[in-house]
Amino acid sequence: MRVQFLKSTVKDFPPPDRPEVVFVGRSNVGKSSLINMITGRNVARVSKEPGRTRMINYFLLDDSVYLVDVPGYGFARVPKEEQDRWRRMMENYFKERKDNIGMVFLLIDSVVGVQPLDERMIEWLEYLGIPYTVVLTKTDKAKQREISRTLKQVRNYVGDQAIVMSSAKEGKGKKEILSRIFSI
Ligand SMILES: Nc1nc2c(ncn2[C@@H]2O[C@H](COP(=O)(O)OP(=O)(O)O)[C@@H](O)[C@H]2O)c(=O)[nH]1
Ligand SMILES: [Mg+2]
Repeated sequence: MRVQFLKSTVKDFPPPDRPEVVFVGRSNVGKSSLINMITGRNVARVSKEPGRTRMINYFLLDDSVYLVDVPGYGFARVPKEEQDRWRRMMENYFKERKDNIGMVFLLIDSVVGVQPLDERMIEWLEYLGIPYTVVLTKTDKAKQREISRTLKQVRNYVGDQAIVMSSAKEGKGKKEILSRIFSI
């Protein structure tokens, strides 16, 4: 599998000549780690400090699909102007790229569970009619009862749609995510 970093941008997106797959979720949920895990390369920047990615990052996978790493939401210490900037950037991104997005992977930390902003993101995606798959992250550090609780919360929204369990640390969920990407 070949993966290359293409560009960091706010609104100057690549031509919609290949479908794109987006990874969204709260800051620190594990978006960049998951991209690195599924591609087997250290292409996306992983940060110990939440709220670090401020741009939309495009990667090209096997010359056939764009992988998109977007800034996370919900980091409490981010000032209001920054939150507004995030909202404007993401609204513009989804509006512009809606028809080119083949799948959104919505990441939920299995330890933290579903938060109000995750619910808003789900409602937003449903409103826009963009297909999404929920991925529970960091299962390696979650207790079984935390995983069960988070699964139950997610089920309220997605019904019987598949929910992917993942751990970037253990390589869990890689096959399932890749097969979803390559079947869009
Ligand atoms: N234990 C564990 N830690 C993880 C996992 N995925 C990410 N992390 C850690 O969570 C923090 C945030 O990860 P990052 O990928 O930068 O999250 P992002 O802000 O959503 O892009 C980092 O300290 C990672 O090492 C995982 O599967 N298991
Ligand atoms: Mg990141």
